[in-house]
Amino acid sequence: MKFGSSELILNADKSVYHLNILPQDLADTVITVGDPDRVKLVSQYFDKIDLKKGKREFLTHTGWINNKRITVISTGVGTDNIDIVLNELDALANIDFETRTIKKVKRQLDIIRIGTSGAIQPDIPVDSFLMSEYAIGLDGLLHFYDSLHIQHPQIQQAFLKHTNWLKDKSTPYVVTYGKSLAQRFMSDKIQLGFTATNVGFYGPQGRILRLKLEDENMNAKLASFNYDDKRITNLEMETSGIYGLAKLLGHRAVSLNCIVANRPNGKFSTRPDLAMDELIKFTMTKIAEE
Ligand code: R1P
Ligand code: URA
Repeated sequence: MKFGSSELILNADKSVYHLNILPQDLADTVITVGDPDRVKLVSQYFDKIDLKKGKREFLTHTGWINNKRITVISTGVGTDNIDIVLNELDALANIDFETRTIKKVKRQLDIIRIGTSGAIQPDIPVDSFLMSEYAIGLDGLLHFYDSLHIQHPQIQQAFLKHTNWLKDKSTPYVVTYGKSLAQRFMSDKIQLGFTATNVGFYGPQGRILRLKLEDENMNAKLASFNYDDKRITNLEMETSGIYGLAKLLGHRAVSLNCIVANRPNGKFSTRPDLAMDELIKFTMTKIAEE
Protein backbone atom coordinates (compact mmCIF):
# COMPACT_ATOMS: atom_id res chain seq x y z
CA MET A 1 0.00 0.00 0.00
CA LYS A 2 1.21 3.46 -0.94
CA PHE A 3 0.43 6.25 1.55
CA GLY A 4 -1.17 9.33 -0.02
CA SER A 5 0.17 12.83 0.58
CA SER A 6 -2.65 13.68 3.03
CA GLU A 7 -1.90 10.64 5.23
CA LEU A 8 1.88 10.53 5.35
CA ILE A 9 2.61 14.25 5.18
CA LEU A 10 6.15 15.25 4.23
CA ASN A 11 7.63 18.73 4.12
CA ALA A 12 9.39 20.09 1.00
CA ASP A 13 12.74 18.67 2.19
CA LYS A 14 11.11 15.23 2.69
CA SER A 15 11.15 15.58 6.47
CA VAL A 16 8.14 14.32 8.38
CA TYR A 17 5.36 16.90 8.87
CA HIS A 18 5.49 17.91 12.58
CA LEU A 19 8.83 16.61 13.79
CA ASN A 20 10.57 18.18 10.79
CA ILE A 21 13.35 15.56 10.72
CA LEU A 22 14.55 13.08 8.10
CA PRO A 23 14.78 9.29 8.57
CA GLN A 24 18.57 9.51 8.85
CA ASP A 25 18.25 12.07 11.68
CA LEU A 26 16.73 9.50 14.04
CA ALA A 27 18.74 7.13 16.26
CA ASP A 28 17.38 3.79 17.51
CA THR A 29 17.50 5.03 21.11
CA VAL A 30 15.09 7.92 21.61
CA ILE A 31 14.64 9.94 24.78
CA THR A 32 11.40 11.90 24.95
CA VAL A 33 10.93 14.88 27.23
CA GLY A 34 7.89 17.10 27.59
CA ASP A 35 9.68 20.44 27.85
CA PRO A 36 11.64 21.68 24.79
CA ASP A 37 14.09 23.39 27.20
CA ARG A 38 14.91 19.94 28.64
CA VAL A 39 16.32 18.73 25.29
CA LYS A 40 19.59 20.61 25.79
CA LEU A 41 19.75 19.47 29.42
CA VAL A 42 19.87 15.91 28.07
CA SER A 43 22.11 16.46 25.05
CA GLN A 44 24.71 18.32 27.18
CA TYR A 45 25.70 14.80 28.27
CA PHE A 46 26.20 13.55 24.70
CA ASP A 47 29.86 13.11 23.70
CA LYS A 48 29.01 14.80 20.41
CA ILE A 49 25.89 16.42 18.91
CA ASP A 50 25.45 15.94 15.14
CA LEU A 51 22.05 17.44 14.61
CA LYS A 52 19.72 20.08 16.04
CA LYS A 53 16.36 20.63 14.39
CA GLY A 54 12.93 21.70 15.50
CA LYS A 55 9.43 22.86 14.69
CA ARG A 56 6.64 23.90 17.08
CA GLU A 57 7.27 22.16 20.43
CA PHE A 58 9.14 19.29 18.78
CA LEU A 59 12.85 19.95 19.20
CA THR A 60 15.34 17.21 18.27
CA HIS A 61 19.03 16.73 19.07
CA THR A 62 20.83 13.63 17.79
CA GLY A 63 24.34 12.67 18.80
CA TRP A 64 26.54 10.05 20.38
CA ILE A 65 27.19 8.73 23.83
CA ASN A 66 29.85 6.06 24.23
CA ASN A 67 29.67 5.07 20.51
CA LYS A 68 25.92 4.73 20.78
CA ARG A 69 23.76 6.97 18.62
CA ILE A 70 20.99 8.67 20.54
CA THR A 71 18.16 11.11 19.84
CA VAL A 72 16.41 13.36 22.34
CA ILE A 73 13.11 14.92 21.29
CA SER A 74 10.57 17.11 23.06
CA THR A 75 6.94 16.11 22.82
CA GLY A 76 5.21 19.04 24.49
CA VAL A 77 2.43 18.21 26.93
CA GLY A 78 -0.18 15.49 26.64
CA THR A 79 -1.12 12.28 24.85
CA ASP A 80 -2.55 14.23 21.90
CA ASN A 81 1.06 15.24 21.16
CA ILE A 82 2.22 11.69 21.88
CA ASP A 83 -0.03 10.49 19.05
CA ILE A 84 1.92 12.75 16.68
CA VAL A 85 5.36 11.95 18.06
CA LEU A 86 5.00 8.16 18.23
CA ASN A 87 3.39 7.87 14.79
CA GLU A 88 5.99 10.11 13.17
CA LEU A 89 8.92 8.42 14.93
CA ASP A 90 7.63 5.09 13.66
CA ALA A 91 7.12 6.48 10.16
CA LEU A 92 10.72 7.74 10.16
CA ALA A 93 11.90 4.26 11.17
CA ASN A 94 9.58 1.99 9.22
CA ILE A 95 8.18 3.78 6.16
CA ASP A 96 10.16 4.41 3.00
CA PHE A 97 9.56 8.12 2.29
CA GLU A 98 10.56 7.71 -1.40
CA THR A 99 8.13 4.91 -2.27
CA ARG A 100 5.65 5.81 0.53
CA THR A 101 5.39 2.14 1.46
CA ILE A 102 6.16 0.16 4.63
CA LYS A 103 9.74 -1.09 4.70
CA LYS A 104 10.23 -4.86 4.59
CA VAL A 105 12.71 -4.97 7.44
CA LYS A 106 11.24 -3.70 10.69
CA ARG A 107 13.27 -1.30 12.85
CA GLN A 108 12.60 -1.33 16.59
CA LEU A 109 13.11 1.82 18.62
CA ASP A 110 13.85 2.09 22.34
CA ILE A 111 11.81 5.01 23.64
CA ILE A 112 12.65 6.40 27.07
CA ARG A 113 10.49 9.16 28.55
CA ILE A 114 12.18 11.42 31.11
CA GLY A 115 9.42 13.53 32.62
CA THR A 116 8.08 15.15 35.75
CA SER A 117 5.18 13.78 37.74
CA GLY A 118 3.15 14.15 40.94
CA ALA A 119 2.94 11.32 43.50
CA ILE A 120 -0.49 10.45 44.91
CA GLN A 121 0.87 8.19 47.69
CA PRO A 122 2.19 9.91 50.83
CA ASP A 123 5.26 7.63 51.05
CA ILE A 124 6.67 8.62 47.62
CA PRO A 125 8.84 11.67 48.35
CA VAL A 126 9.49 14.62 46.09
CA ASP A 127 12.83 14.40 44.25
CA SER A 128 12.56 10.59 44.06
CA PHE A 129 12.49 8.62 40.79
CA LEU A 130 9.85 6.20 39.59
CA MET A 131 9.69 3.92 36.56
CA SER A 132 6.14 3.20 35.39
CA GLU A 133 5.65 -0.57 35.23
CA TYR A 134 1.97 -0.08 34.40
CA ALA A 135 0.10 2.94 33.14
CA ILE A 136 -3.63 3.56 33.29
CA GLY A 137 -4.75 5.89 30.53
CA LEU A 138 -7.62 8.13 31.56
CA ASP A 139 -7.05 10.06 28.32
CA GLY A 140 -8.81 7.87 25.74
CA LEU A 141 -6.12 7.97 23.03
CA LEU A 142 -5.68 4.22 22.69
CA HIS A 143 -9.40 3.62 22.03
CA PHE A 144 -8.95 5.16 18.57
CA TYR A 145 -6.67 2.22 17.67
CA ASP A 146 -7.31 -1.51 17.41
CA SER A 147 -5.75 -2.10 20.81
CA LEU A 148 -7.86 -4.39 23.03
CA HIS A 149 -5.22 -7.12 22.65
CA ILE A 150 -2.60 -5.08 24.51
CA GLN A 151 -4.91 -3.83 27.27
CA HIS A 152 -5.48 -5.43 30.70
CA PRO A 153 -9.28 -5.67 30.99
CA GLN A 154 -9.35 -7.25 34.47
CA ILE A 155 -7.45 -4.37 36.02
CA GLN A 156 -9.62 -1.95 34.06
CA GLN A 157 -12.86 -3.55 35.34
CA ALA A 158 -11.62 -3.52 38.93
CA PHE A 159 -10.68 0.15 38.54
CA LEU A 160 -14.10 1.11 37.14
CA LYS A 161 -15.81 -0.61 40.05
CA HIS A 162 -13.51 0.80 42.73
CA THR A 163 -13.75 4.38 41.53
CA ASN A 164 -17.36 4.30 40.31
CA TRP A 165 -15.89 5.95 37.18
CA LEU A 166 -18.37 8.27 35.43
CA LYS A 167 -19.54 6.82 32.12
CA ASP A 168 -19.24 10.25 30.45
CA LYS A 169 -15.45 10.05 30.87
CA SER A 170 -13.48 7.86 28.49
CA THR A 171 -12.93 4.26 29.59
CA PRO A 172 -9.58 3.80 31.33
CA TYR A 173 -7.07 1.50 29.59
CA VAL A 174 -4.14 -0.27 31.22
CA VAL A 175 -0.84 -0.84 29.39
CA THR A 176 2.69 -1.79 30.46
CA TYR A 177 6.31 -0.89 29.88
CA GLY A 178 8.70 -2.70 27.55
CA LYS A 179 9.98 -5.23 30.07
CA SER A 180 13.32 -6.07 28.45
CA LEU A 181 14.16 -2.36 28.08
CA ALA A 182 13.05 -1.66 31.65
CA GLN A 183 15.58 -4.23 32.97
CA ARG A 184 18.34 -1.81 32.01
CA PHE A 185 17.01 0.88 34.32
CA MET A 186 16.38 -1.29 37.38
CA SER A 187 18.27 0.21 40.29
CA ASP A 188 17.84 0.97 43.97
CA LYS A 189 17.65 4.61 42.85
CA ILE A 190 14.32 4.10 41.09
CA GLN A 191 11.10 2.52 42.33
CA LEU A 192 8.54 0.79 40.15
CA GLY A 193 5.08 2.28 39.95
CA PHE A 194 1.66 2.31 38.35
CA THR A 195 1.19 5.66 36.65
CA ALA A 196 -2.12 7.33 35.88
CA THR A 197 -2.05 9.49 32.76
CA ASN A 198 -4.72 12.12 32.26
CA VAL A 199 -5.67 14.85 29.82
CA GLY A 200 -4.98 17.84 32.04
CA PHE A 201 -2.93 19.13 34.95
CA TYR A 202 -5.68 20.72 37.05
CA GLY A 203 -9.16 19.13 37.18
CA PRO A 204 -7.99 15.88 35.55
CA GLN A 205 -5.33 15.56 38.29
CA GLY A 206 -7.73 16.58 41.06
CA ARG A 207 -6.36 20.11 41.48
CA ILE A 208 -8.93 22.66 42.63
CA LEU A 209 -8.25 26.31 41.96
CA ARG A 210 -11.48 28.16 41.07
CA LEU A 211 -13.44 25.31 39.47
CA LYS A 212 -15.49 22.69 41.28
CA LEU A 213 -14.65 19.13 40.26
CA GLU A 214 -17.00 16.35 39.18
CA ASP A 215 -15.38 14.13 41.82
CA GLU A 216 -13.29 15.79 44.52
CA ASN A 217 -12.28 12.37 45.80
CA MET A 218 -10.78 11.17 42.52
CA ASN A 219 -7.15 11.22 43.69
CA ALA A 220 -8.08 9.47 46.96
CA LYS A 221 -9.93 6.78 44.99
CA LEU A 222 -6.98 6.35 42.64
CA ALA A 223 -4.63 6.09 45.62
CA SER A 224 -6.76 3.47 47.42
CA PHE A 225 -7.15 1.28 44.33
CA ASN A 226 -5.27 -1.98 44.75
CA TYR A 227 -5.11 -4.79 42.24
CA ASP A 228 -2.96 -7.78 43.01
CA ASP A 229 -0.82 -5.62 45.32
CA LYS A 230 -0.41 -3.01 42.62
CA ARG A 231 -1.35 0.52 43.69
CA ILE A 232 -1.52 3.66 41.58
CA THR A 233 1.49 5.78 42.45
CA ASN A 234 1.60 8.97 40.39
CA LEU A 235 -0.10 11.26 37.88
CA GLU A 236 1.27 12.76 34.68
CA MET A 237 0.20 13.32 31.07
CA GLU A 238 2.05 11.12 28.51
CA THR A 239 2.98 7.64 29.76
CA SER A 240 -0.15 5.66 28.80
CA GLY A 241 -0.04 7.00 25.25
CA ILE A 242 3.66 6.22 24.88
CA TYR A 243 3.26 2.68 26.26
CA GLY A 244 0.16 1.91 24.22
CA LEU A 245 1.41 3.20 20.87
CA ALA A 246 4.94 1.87 21.34
CA LYS A 247 3.60 -1.62 22.00
CA LEU A 248 1.17 -1.51 19.05
CA LEU A 249 3.97 -0.35 16.74
CA GLY A 250 6.47 -2.94 18.00
CA HIS A 251 8.80 -0.60 19.88
CA ARG A 252 10.00 -0.80 23.48
CA ALA A 253 9.19 2.02 25.90
CA VAL A 254 9.84 3.01 29.49
CA SER A 255 8.72 6.09 31.37
CA LEU A 256 11.05 7.50 34.02
CA ASN A 257 9.38 10.00 36.31
CA CYS A 258 11.02 12.64 38.44
CA ILE A 259 8.56 13.14 41.29
CA VAL A 260 8.33 16.91 41.67
CA ALA A 261 5.06 17.05 43.65
CA ASN A 262 3.59 15.01 46.45
CA ARG A 263 -0.12 15.67 46.33
CA PRO A 264 -1.37 14.15 49.62
CA ASN A 265 1.45 15.87 51.56
CA GLY A 266 0.95 19.15 49.69
CA LYS A 267 4.65 19.37 48.81
CA PHE A 268 6.52 20.55 45.72
CA SER A 269 10.25 20.10 45.15
CA THR A 270 12.33 23.12 46.18
CA ARG A 271 14.92 22.26 43.47
CA PRO A 272 13.15 20.36 40.65
CA ASP A 273 16.02 21.37 38.34
CA LEU A 274 18.55 19.45 40.46
CA ALA A 275 16.31 16.39 40.79
CA MET A 276 15.70 16.34 37.03
CA ASP A 277 19.43 16.65 36.35
CA GLU A 278 20.03 13.63 38.61
CA LEU A 279 17.44 11.58 36.69
CA ILE A 280 18.94 12.64 33.35
CA LYS A 281 22.44 11.65 34.53
CA PHE A 282 21.14 8.31 35.86
CA THR A 283 19.44 7.61 32.51
CA MET A 284 22.51 8.56 30.47
CA THR A 285 24.74 6.35 32.60
CA LYS A 286 22.43 3.38 32.09
CA ILE A 287 22.26 4.01 28.32
CA ALA A 288 26.05 4.39 28.09
CA GLU A 289 26.58 1.10 30.00
CA GLU A 290 24.94 -1.01 27.25
C1 R1P B 1 2.84 19.06 33.19
O1 R1P B 1 3.49 20.03 33.94
C2 R1P B 1 3.80 18.29 32.33
O2 R1P B 1 4.83 17.71 33.15
C3 R1P B 1 4.87 16.30 33.00
C4 R1P B 1 3.48 15.97 32.54
O3 R1P B 1 3.39 14.70 31.99
C5 R1P B 1 3.14 17.10 31.62
O4 R1P B 1 3.71 16.97 30.35
O5 R1P B 1 5.85 15.82 32.11
P1 R1P B 1 7.05 16.70 31.46
O6 R1P B 1 7.80 17.26 32.61
O7 R1P B 1 7.87 15.73 30.68
O8 R1P B 1 6.42 17.73 30.58
N1 URA C 1 3.47 16.81 36.12
C1 URA C 1 2.18 16.45 36.23
O1 URA C 1 1.54 16.11 35.23
N2 URA C 1 1.60 16.49 37.43
C2 URA C 1 2.24 16.88 38.53
O2 URA C 1 1.65 16.93 39.62
C3 URA C 1 3.60 17.26 38.42
C4 URA C 1 4.19 17.21 37.19
